[in-house]
Amino acid sequence: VGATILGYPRIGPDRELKRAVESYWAGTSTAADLEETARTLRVNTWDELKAAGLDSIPSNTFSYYDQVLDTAALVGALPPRHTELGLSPLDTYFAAARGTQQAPALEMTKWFDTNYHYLVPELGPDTGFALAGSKPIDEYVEARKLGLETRPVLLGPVTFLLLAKAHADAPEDFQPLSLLERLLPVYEELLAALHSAGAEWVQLDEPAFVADRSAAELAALDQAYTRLGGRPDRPSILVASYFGSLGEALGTLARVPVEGLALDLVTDPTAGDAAAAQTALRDKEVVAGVVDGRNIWRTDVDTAMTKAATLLGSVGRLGVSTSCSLLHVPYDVDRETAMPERLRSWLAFARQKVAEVVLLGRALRHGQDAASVVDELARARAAVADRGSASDLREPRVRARLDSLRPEHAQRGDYAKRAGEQQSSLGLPALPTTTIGSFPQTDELRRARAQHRAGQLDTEQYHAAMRSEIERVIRLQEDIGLDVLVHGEPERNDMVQYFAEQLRGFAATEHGWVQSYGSRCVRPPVLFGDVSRPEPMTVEWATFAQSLTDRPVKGMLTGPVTILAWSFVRDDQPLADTARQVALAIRDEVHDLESAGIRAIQVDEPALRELLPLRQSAHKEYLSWSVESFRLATSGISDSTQIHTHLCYSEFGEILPGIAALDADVTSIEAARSRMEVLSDLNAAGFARGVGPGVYDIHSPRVPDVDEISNLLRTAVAAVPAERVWVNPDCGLKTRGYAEVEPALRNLVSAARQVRAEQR
Ligand code: THG
Ligand code: ZN
Repeated sequence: VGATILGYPRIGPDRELKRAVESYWAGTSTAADLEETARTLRVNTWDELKAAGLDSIPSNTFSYYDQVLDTAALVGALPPRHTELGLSPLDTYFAAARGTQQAPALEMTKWFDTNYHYLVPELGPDTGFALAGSKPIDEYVEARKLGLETRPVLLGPVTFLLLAKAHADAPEDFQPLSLLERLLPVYEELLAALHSAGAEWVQLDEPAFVADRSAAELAALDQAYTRLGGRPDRPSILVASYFGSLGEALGTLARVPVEGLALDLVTDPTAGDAAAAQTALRDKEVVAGVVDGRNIWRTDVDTAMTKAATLLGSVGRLGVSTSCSLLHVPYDVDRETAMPERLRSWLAFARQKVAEVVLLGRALRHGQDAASVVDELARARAAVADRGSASDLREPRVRARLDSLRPEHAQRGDYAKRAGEQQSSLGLPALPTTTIGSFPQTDELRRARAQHRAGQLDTEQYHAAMRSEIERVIRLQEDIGLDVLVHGEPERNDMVQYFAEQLRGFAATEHGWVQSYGSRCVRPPVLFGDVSRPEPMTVEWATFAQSLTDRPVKGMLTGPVTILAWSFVRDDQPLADTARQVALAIRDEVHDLESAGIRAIQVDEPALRELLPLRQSAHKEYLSWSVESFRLATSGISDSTQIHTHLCYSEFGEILPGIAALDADVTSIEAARSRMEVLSDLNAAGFARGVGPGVYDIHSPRVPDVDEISNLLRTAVAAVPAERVWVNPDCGLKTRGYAEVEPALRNLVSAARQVRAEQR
């Protein structure tokens, strides 16, 4: 394999694929137009990787939407509700991804501990697998016709099943992994087809095994690769692991009859020693993932070579690679010409990381003094040394403040006393109604932001436009009859980007798009230095909104863990220290909001679950610093100031005790789909604060009727005392339109009034 990467971005350097699929969905272009854009993207990627000098180029890293969905389609496992719509294969695929009027989409969830979302396959005892497509073969052949030998990348069969869920009609105890025997023949057929097309290597991704796995799951891994490896008519197999270390699965994968194993030496620097100790790897190729595939810092080439060198002499052959697919980083840092030049010189995006891998491959093969690498190694060392010595990454004031922190800085007063004072301050009815924070972002608002950016609207005009929107949203909420109002966030783009733009220690990118799901992308900010808040960020908007009404207006902030999770974060200090710095910046804002007369402040942590380590053994430490950083951000204020938080996008089972430990006065939580089950789970975890289980799903345009909401509320008040129950949608409203939002909120208020009346 030599020098390689495990995968590459596919949305296009200028998000060409996003535009092409969205235009196809809108009916303004044809399937042929879309296919042409896709083909151009694939060819450009291969050409670039070839020219960069990789020894092995991956293929089948392209996807119209998601690689897990691709796999489900490939093995004939899309749900009947989508396959029976009578659509073309491409439209069936998009129907599974996005849903149709009659057939809801597959569920979407986070890809391990990243900010990428995959579509969850739905399987049951009745699922029959059959090779139902030829995408990996077609793309292999497509590259081959261009004179390029590639290594098709497939999601491995065991991880595929472990990422799937039981479909709605499956028996309660059904486990997708029980379908392994049925699935393996499809993979055998696929390997045989790739073999006869000429493929020398294939990559099978099994990242599920960097998390804790049962004996049965490890046995399934053994069974799968003993069987696939035993086939004579197949390419050489590289099993790829990433996002952590394999633990027990390392022994299994060393033993089974496959030719190569890719390891992530970035998340676990000791993984190389563990592999070197496996005698079964002496006749295999081990691909050392030493270039961070998830972060954007230039690689420390000496550390990388040292890590890779621990394997020299212990394994059959040594390859070098990125730690994971480059899907998680933007394309090209050279385009970031607006970024300070010195900062830019410390960064590597996908294109630069490919060059790093090639350089490391050459240095390992020919030695560090070889003419082909000497200058480039020197430049790489100089950049890393420059970053290491940059004094402006460390702010004495921030450091001193961190050093002076004591446990009481992350502690609020007794909850019962707080609840009493908040009740006197806010005067809310039982079952108070509120929203999560954002209101629809209209075309008008987007236009105003774009015009302001382009200089066509000066700051005063732009602010006037925002104030008039805030006034409209406040009047609407009063008219609907909500109890705790919000200003609606018209001035914000992304909830992390908005704060990063105003905090010291962060830099924005212009072109640094990363796929979040399907055609949707985010532009994570770069957290490069010590973080502080030069001036108030949201106070002007919040106080303007509060000045318009007698009802309480909630201040709206993003929490420290979510800011970290959705940024590229410095790797030169523990994440916990960086979290504390961000927490102090948010704490300053909380203080200023309170001083300005804001009586309720929401600090959102939707990504709290996302950063939870994949191994149980690391949970305690993570929850300790993440919870502490939230508390640090929300303490040091009056008992009468009510702290809210909001959590969404995930299953919270594993972190319920952490949610309780946040000690927020009110927690709004996505629950519309799990029908209030979260409440009894929270009770069991010892949670005893205000809670707003989302009473309808904002991810769908459907307007819930009053009975539906009031029934949910009756379930809620049966599980939790009515004085602690809040009534709210399950997430922000910015992606919706007023046509749905207004009737949905009116129904929500009516339902709350009904159930409130029943409480007397
Ligand atoms: N912000 C960030 N990360 C996130 C979310 C977020 N991760 C989880 C979840 N929310 C992902 N959801 C979305 C929803 C919408 C979009 C992206 C991620 C989206 N993006 C626009 C697009 O691709 O067209 C671009 C937005 C822009 O112009 O800034 O619609 O909220 N960081
Ligand atoms: Zn949400």
